[in-house]
Amino acid sequence: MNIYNQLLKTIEKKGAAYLILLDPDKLNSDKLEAFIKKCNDADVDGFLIGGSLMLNGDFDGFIKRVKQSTKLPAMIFPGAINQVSSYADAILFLSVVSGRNPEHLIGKHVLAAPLIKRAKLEPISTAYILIESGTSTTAQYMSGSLPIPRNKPEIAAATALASEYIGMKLIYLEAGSGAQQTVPNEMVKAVSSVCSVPIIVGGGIKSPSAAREKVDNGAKIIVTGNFFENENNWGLIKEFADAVHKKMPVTI
Ligand code: 1GP
Repeated sequence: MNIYNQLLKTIEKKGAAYLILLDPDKLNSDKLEAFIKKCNDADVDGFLIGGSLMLNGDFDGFIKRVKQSTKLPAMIFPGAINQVSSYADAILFLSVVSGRNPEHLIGKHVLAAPLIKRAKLEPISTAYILIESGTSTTAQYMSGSLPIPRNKPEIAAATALASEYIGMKLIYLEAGSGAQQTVPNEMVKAVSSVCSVPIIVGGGIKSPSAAREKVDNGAKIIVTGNFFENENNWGLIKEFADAVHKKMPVTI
């Protein structure tokens, strides 16, 4: 079964899926395997791998280490076209549809497509929708585009619907890594009420209750990254997964 269908199956079975973002530049490299093991044991549903810059260099080596430590899907979440690796299971083929920068709508994709084909990676077309979240985020800066104002859920909904009509298989509502404010619940609700493809929500989610709120408003995939870059938080991975899977009342 391909990775996209595997994700759909997880959503069908558990109500929503929980993915953890691994940024090779930010995660303490010596502790990667230990962190992955914690995720395996906590009922996490998969990993996104990528970063804005890749200062670290060895992208292939990083993904190999992830794959050696887990049976969960490892999907590339590319910050740039040099983040293509045949060691991953799939790649989110992201178009920044909230912006009007042609390079991030189609330009980079033309360059990346042959690399993805050669690497035999499964591309999962994803509408990447940046949402204003307090301050300017790396994703906004790097894509040279304006985010959708957070008090305009109807623009997000129309953008997501247009993306679905174009044929996007996932809609990613992104507040940005380390965002001050998460994507507003009202916006998640507005988007999920018009779209039939899964909605991913990420950026600034720092508590199981925040993750649960997004699911309650229609998110089908939750992503966290930053929060677990601090090892002191690792004890909470299961609480996040349970919150996303709606396994128990959320207290924090
Ligand atoms: C960023 O949505 C992801 O692209 C995750 O954001 O790092 O803030 O959890 P955080």
